[in-house]
Amino acid sequence: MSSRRVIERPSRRWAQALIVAALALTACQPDVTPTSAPTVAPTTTPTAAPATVAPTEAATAESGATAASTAEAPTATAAPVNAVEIPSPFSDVNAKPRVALVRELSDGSFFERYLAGAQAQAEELGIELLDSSASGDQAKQIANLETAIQQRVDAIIIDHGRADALRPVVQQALDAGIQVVSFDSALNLPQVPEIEQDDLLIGQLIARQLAVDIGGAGEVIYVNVNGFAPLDKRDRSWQDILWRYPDIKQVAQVGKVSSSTAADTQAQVEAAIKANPNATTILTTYDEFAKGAVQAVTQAGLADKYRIYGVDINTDDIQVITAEGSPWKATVATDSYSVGRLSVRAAAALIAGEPVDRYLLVPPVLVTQDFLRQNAISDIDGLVKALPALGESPLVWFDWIYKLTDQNGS
Ligand code: SR1
Repeated sequence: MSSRRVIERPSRRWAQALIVAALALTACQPDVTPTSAPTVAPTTTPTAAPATVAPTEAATAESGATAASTAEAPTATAAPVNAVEIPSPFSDVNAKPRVALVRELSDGSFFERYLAGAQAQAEELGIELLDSSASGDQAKQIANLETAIQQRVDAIIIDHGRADALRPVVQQALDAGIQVVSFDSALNLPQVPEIEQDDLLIGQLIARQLAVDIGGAGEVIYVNVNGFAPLDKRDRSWQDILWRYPDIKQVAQVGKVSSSTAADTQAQVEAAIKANPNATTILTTYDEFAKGAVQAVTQAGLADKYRIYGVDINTDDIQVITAEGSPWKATVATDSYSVGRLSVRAAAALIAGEPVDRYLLVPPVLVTQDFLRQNAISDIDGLVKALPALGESPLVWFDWIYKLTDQNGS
């Protein structure tokens, strides 16, 4: 995992500058009626995203990198920092709010980096973060959730996990007055905001890239495991691409999520490539799957023959993608560090009684091998610099969150 880093956040000053710019632009437009002026609401914070690139257009056509984000207009004027009141649950340093992070999975760089982001944001907000991981064991995740309820924490972040099994226990937490937010678990409870990386879009972007690269025809080995909310959503988009390009044939589906996902998947991909000698493409829906597929193809001496497509990005992925002769051609990702930070901010906002949208979608970005090589990007920090859309999420910011983050951030 790469070392902890400070992510550029949407600063209050920067957001205020955007508000001024938006007002100036509005003033320049003769047809704009007074009702279309930017809304100013004292209780919400500016939520401007750094990139304004439509999902279907390349951010930098030469680079092959597509930012799938759209900016949200700033909606408020930030109060002067000194006038910002810190909500009572966050105002006593001797009585920190407690947030339980109840994780299904924790192995691999995606989850390590997510945790690092969550811990950093928790520290900045003065939150005690109680982390647990079930290492893929559903009963253990439920037991960890029950423990959090018994501990009477202020909020719980459900990180992955089977919705049907978790829902009744999450309801117990809600009934006990505990705030709940989820990441990558489609709980479908109106009181529980759901954070995700816009997985339908992830699936569409990576599968579409594959389809176009192979000219809409060819045999594909598919690496995906059903039953994980993000993977199920990505699979939906793959099914759409198969429908759209009928000459693309999925000839096998393999993959395993375990404590050694890459190695276990590698063994399965080795068998699949032997059984399907005409296949030349592998679609994977998780970076641990992609790493396993790259190993399988490389060890079989077939790196030149295959194109591999994946999801997620981190320094170790960038090194695999950019290695000489690597078959991994493209990935679609957010930065899980930002997603971890967002998860804690959402929990904090709920504790403070702030309104939080039910669906919090972090827009993913397509990153190609060519783009990484052409820009000599060797780690995640360099990538975030090159593609600011991967930086701090503009979601769930309030004046007091800015204030605490500014005060306590490194
Ligand atoms: C087994 S689920 C793995 C996925 O969870 C997160 O959504 C990451 O993007 C990863 O691909």
